[in-house]
Amino acid sequence: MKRIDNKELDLRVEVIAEVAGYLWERGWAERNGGNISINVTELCAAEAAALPALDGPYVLPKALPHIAGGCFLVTGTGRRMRYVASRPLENIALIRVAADGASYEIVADEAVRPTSELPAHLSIHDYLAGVGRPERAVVHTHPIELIAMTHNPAFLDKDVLTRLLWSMIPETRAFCPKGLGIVPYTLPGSQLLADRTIDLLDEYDVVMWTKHGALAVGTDLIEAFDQIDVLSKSARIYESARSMGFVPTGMSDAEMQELKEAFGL
Ligand code: 2HA
Ligand code: ZN
Repeated sequence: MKRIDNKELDLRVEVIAEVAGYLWERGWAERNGGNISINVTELCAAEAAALPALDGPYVLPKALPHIAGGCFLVTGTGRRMRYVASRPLENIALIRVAADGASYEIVADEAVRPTSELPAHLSIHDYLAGVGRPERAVVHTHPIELIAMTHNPAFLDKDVLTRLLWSMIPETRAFCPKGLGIVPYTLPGSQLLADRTIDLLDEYDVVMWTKHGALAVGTDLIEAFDQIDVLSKSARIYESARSMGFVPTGMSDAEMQELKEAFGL
């Protein structure tokens, strides 16, 4: 970044641009759909603390004590993923959370206001930091087939969708062993959506926001993206079979059990 000379931080910006490109290419990022954040506190908290703010402070909907003093790369509100991919520094902000965890300021590179889903992103980072989990990246996106499946009430009961998606191809269970948790439809950008997502983060790899999108966390952003990508592949296999005119058999319970034992899932 221009305001902070830090190679590690630049690498995180590069990976945001890379993943933003994937989201756009997959058709998951219409207009400004989706958002990304990375906790970069360990990389640049001291440098970020020394910078004069470009904008803010903005009060957070709820104080976040575990990320007080932390800093985060976040995609900008209203910003298009295709331009995050091609011109990341103009479409990403580095924000710094105040020492009391109650507000944030924008510190680099430009005064880009963070994503409308900031309550979810920061609350999730706060939760992960509070319980000592290693994940630093959060991605939210709009995967077509997975969202379509949440429009069917039959798929919304606990773990029905997870089992169906696991049964489409062995890799899905292997790479997404905890599956998909489902949040009922909730207002985008709300603290309630953040809280309902956090409630499912221990139990599942990916959280689905009904009739809206998917959210995943990862130790790095590629890992978070891959989890949604793997589930999406299963959803596409299901859709493909249905559009060929049949209901896919799916792997049997015995085949899934064999996989579970073989890979220690
Ligand atoms: O950033 O995807 O959920 C736009 C959205 C809101
Ligand atoms: Zn969204």
